[in-house]
Amino acid sequence: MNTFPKDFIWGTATSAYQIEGAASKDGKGPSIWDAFVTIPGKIKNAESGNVACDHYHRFKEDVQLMKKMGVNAYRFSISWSRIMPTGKDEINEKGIEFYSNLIDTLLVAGIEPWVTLYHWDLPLTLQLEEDGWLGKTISDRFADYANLCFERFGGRVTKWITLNEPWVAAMLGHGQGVFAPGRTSNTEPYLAAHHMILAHAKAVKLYREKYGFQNGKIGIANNCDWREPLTKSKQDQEAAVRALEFFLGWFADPVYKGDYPKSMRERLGKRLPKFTEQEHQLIKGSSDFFGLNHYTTMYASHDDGVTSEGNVYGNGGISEDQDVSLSLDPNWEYTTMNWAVVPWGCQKMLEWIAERYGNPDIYITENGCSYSDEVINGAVNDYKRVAFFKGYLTACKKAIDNGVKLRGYFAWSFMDNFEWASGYEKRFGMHYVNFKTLERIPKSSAEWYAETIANNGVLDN
Ligand code: PNW
Repeated sequence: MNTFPKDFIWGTATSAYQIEGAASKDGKGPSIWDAFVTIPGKIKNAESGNVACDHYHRFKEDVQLMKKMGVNAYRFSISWSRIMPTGKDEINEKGIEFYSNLIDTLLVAGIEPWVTLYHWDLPLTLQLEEDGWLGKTISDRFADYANLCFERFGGRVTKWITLNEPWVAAMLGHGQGVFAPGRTSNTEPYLAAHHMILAHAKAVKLYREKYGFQNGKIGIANNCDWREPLTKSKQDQEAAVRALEFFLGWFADPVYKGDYPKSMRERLGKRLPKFTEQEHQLIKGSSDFFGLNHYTTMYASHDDGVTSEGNVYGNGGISEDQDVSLSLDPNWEYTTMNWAVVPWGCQKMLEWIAERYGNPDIYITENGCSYSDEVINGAVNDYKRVAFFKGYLTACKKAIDNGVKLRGYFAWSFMDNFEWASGYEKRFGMHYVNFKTLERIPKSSAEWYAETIANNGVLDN
């Protein structure tokens, strides 16, 4: 058996727009996702998160299911426009009440809330009036919103994540236009990202100065997939590092080192905004832990002729900026997202982070897989998902044995949900959701996870 450190945090995760529903209930204002889903062709089967899992009305039942799994922690996100309908000024007390009740219910169940402040659902008003993440005002708006959350939920909540996957919001939202706000550009991703990093840092400064007495921890959750050099050639090895720098270093270097990677500065020139001296100081050290969302692995090789055409989803950046070509091994296993199942990539990813960023405390804030699960005689036997989690957790354990300070792991996801542009077709959950009746059915992975948590480790058989 692979036994984990005794204070290891076993968790599960979701996000507001993907599960809550109640999109315009009790005074919630619209977000960019509420608008984006109405654009023809953007979402598989023209679906939306209007109802989603109806978690807004069923959260008590959901917390009971979490309790059955025995998780120590639950990571969820707050919908900014549910508590501030236009993203600024006015507060919606009904929205505050919802999160307050959720937090209390979790605490009674012995589950620690880990709260993400931003999981992509920007208040629509801020997009229309102030250009969203491209505008100058957004980082202060975000800090004001964060302040409201710290004020109302702080103390009961002591684990905070400012932004979820700024890479996705920048690249898929402002580069390729496949996620809200649906912009396509080869400059805007770098500007949006710049403002996200500043927003993160301002919220962290405020939290530390004003709410330090709450003794909490605050960080950011970045996503990165592993990039393995395709060959042993020096060119391919450098290409793989460059790919990781454009993916994770873009966000983690400023937070841990104070500035963007040199490779980005060299290749992007004026397209990459600059931080002022004061901003360097503000950003450097602005995370108490390293949050990592990790899903898959690709090979990287040097290629100065690549374009991003035909390479839209999950390509790791604007390819032509990196001179990197990505490829896959057809012998790997694939999930229904076509993401390869490569546990050793997870171990290498963790070890690369430990090495580059001074061995920080790391939490895997998301890891999981989508498969086309089916209910047979009332049960869902998702043995492929069980194998996925076994493989990845075993890889995590190897990284820990090699000195990586991995402190916890959040399985994505607690239940099937609205998988963004893929709609409801892609199922990532440990609980099956029947989207017609909204019934939840624990899959075999939920039972396996409960057993793993109870044993504090992955059983061999
Ligand atoms: C993450 N990519 O999204 C999100 O944090 C979750 O909300 C989402 O449900 C989950 O992973 C599964 O997709 C990603 O293209 C979306 O590389 C796209 C990519 C990565 C993560």
